[in-house]
Amino acid sequence: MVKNISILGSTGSIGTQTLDVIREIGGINVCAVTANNNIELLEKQIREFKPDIAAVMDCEKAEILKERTKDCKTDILSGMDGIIAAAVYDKSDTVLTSVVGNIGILPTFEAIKAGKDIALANKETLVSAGELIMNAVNKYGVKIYPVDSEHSAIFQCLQGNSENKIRRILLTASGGPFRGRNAEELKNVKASDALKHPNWNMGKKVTIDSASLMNKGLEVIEAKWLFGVDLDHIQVVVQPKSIIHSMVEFKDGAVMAQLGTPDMRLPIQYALYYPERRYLDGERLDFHKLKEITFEDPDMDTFLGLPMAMDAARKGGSMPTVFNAANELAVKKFLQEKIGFLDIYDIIAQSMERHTVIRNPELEEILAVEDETYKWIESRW
Ligand code: MN3
Repeated sequence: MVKNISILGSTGSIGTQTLDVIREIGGINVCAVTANNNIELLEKQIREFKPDIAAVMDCEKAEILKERTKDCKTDILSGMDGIIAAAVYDKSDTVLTSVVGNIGILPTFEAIKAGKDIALANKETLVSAGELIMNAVNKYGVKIYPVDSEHSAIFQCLQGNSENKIRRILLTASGGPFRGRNAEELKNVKASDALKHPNWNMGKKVTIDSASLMNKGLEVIEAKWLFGVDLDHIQVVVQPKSIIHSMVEFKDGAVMAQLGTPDMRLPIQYALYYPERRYLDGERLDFHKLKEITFEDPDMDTFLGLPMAMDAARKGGSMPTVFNAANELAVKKFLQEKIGFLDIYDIIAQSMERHTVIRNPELEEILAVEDETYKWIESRW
């Protein structure tokens, strides 16, 4: 049976790799694609995959694209309404959410309400609105297939085992490009230094998040919601070569791990074709060359992303929303070289400090808290 899919963020790192996987394996019809503003690439994708809908967040760019694709049957839509139309499109049964940041919340929420299964590559949605999203997932009876490599690994380890047999989730981390450095050495690092990730080839935001260990913090919260495990039962383990993608310790003491070369196409393939495993071309693990896999504890005194995420998650309610929104804007400012690397932590800590938690926030409250957090940060940095 051919699956129909909408890809939100088809021109980004995960989006393009998803199209690579579909091109290689086949059996999936891409019926909607969306982009922020990269219409050059989106046009190529329209001509190759012939989706029914293509939406561009930037309205002016959407107009240009419409002109350029006059000869195609694809409907060109624009703005958040266009992205949501792609997310709830009748024909699709699965929505891959590979947009970056909390812009993913609204379309993901609408897709769930429309009964679509979600291939989740947008972790910020679960961090910012985890309770709301998981309640909707249960209410509308849809499934979430994790695309994030760690969560895909956990999901793979859980096959044949129910979540109530989990004792601990062992979430692995590479430690990022600044592993081993102290705060003094991090003061003057630039975005270009952070963008040299040792193992994974990723988008800019997740690469900076990986350098600050904010990414691992976001992933702890993502794991908590996806697998229903409380924070005391999630341990972060640094495994610098990213060979083990994560592990699950069960109640009887058995530990299951998923290993592989660091290649995002594998978790993408698993989420798209689950429960099947399709042939994927690519490098395989060679244990003759590998020899050893080493482990370390994360440096939580230097890289505050992790302890701050734990703190935000424990406070709960709207606090993770503030944590996520503050990080998002701080990363943007760091990429623009308006602030230093350690200011990212400062901005998040101060934003959380001044926030009064709202319990069980509704969607409108979450969006308002984000907005308010942005405005406060903009007025100070
Ligand atoms: Mn990850």
